[in-house]
Amino acid sequence: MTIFRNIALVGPYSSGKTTLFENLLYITKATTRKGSVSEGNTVGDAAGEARDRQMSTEVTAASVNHGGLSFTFLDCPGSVEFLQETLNALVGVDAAVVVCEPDPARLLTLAPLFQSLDAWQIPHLVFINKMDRATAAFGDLLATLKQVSSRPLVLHQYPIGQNETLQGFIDLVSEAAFHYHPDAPADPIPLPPALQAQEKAARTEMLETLADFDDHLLEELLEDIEPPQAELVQDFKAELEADLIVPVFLGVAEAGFGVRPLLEALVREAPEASAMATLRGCIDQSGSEQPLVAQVLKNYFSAQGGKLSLVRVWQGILTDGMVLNQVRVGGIYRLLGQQQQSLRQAEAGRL
Ligand SMILES: Nc1nc2c(ncn2[C@@H]2O[C@H](COP(=O)(O)OP(=O)(O)OP(=O)(O)O)[C@@H](O)[C@H]2O)c(=O)[nH]1
Ligand SMILES: [Mg+2]
Repeated sequence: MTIFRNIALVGPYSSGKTTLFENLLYITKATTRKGSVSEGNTVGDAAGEARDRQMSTEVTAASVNHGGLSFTFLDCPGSVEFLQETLNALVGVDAAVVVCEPDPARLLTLAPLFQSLDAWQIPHLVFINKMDRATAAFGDLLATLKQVSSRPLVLHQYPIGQNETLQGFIDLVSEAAFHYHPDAPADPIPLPPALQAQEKAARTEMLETLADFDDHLLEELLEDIEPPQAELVQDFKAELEADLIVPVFLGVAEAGFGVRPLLEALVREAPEASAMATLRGCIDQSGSEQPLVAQVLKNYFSAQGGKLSLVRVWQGILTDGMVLNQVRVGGIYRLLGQQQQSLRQAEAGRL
């Protein structure tokens, strides 16, 4: 059985969502060449208006296989002009990655987006992008983010350096340090001695926040027992799914820094499509028959292709030829931007 994870990339205008999306598609081998926004050859932003303005003007969907899972990523526009487009798509995902810039003034503009995510109980994580261009110390950036998030932030990574000195990150679960390489996996390195105190403080805060929602972990901390890493991963997953915490990651999407660790975290810790369907009350457990529950998130219109609807299947199976509300389904596709791959059916969880 296929396991689905549907993830929206959201955040302020120009924070790097399309660049991150492009990197995710490249890393998961859905594309063989990484596109760039400035060169106008990304999978996202294929619409003429988006290319002309070098900004996203509508949602782009791409489905990829990775880590034994089927991911659908939605690259959402950040400009307030297209806010409704983004909000419409958000109701169909299992989690959102809030992509933001390390600039306190711009971080404050996240408040309305966090409010929408909170109101609809959409589990979300934060990816602080453009760490090569931070305008404040990391601690100050986090303090600003905490002001705008109603859910507690839980740092998953700690940066090694910043701006010109950015070298890599420390994974706070494993306490392993890594050195970034452009468009290649990061290498393990010894934990820099100069960062040991900050790392300890950040890890203690991470553990204490996770323990606020897990009594077992709290007991371990009180008894000075080192919790197993698997327990921490399990806590991140359970507490994210329950929309209790906001895990924080960082990187430089343009160089591919931090994109693999983010993806691996989505494999380990992002909510299951089935869990979100249950949370939304879309699963009818009364009988063995599972009637179809599907939701249209967006319609695309093109001169050649006609109307194409972006649909989240919450329950049951959508099959080609089905008649829904007097409209016959004429073709089901898995999307990679404008590329389409035909499917016979779309089962629960697929977007
Ligand atoms: N310095 C730096 N620039 C970046 C990084 N990531 C993206 N950019 C640049 O930031 C600009 C905006 O990137 P996009 O990926 O189009 O941003 P977006 O969030 O998709 O923008 P909208 O969809 O219009 O909201 C482009 O010029 C990118 O090349 C990064 O990590 N560091
Ligand atoms: Mg974009």
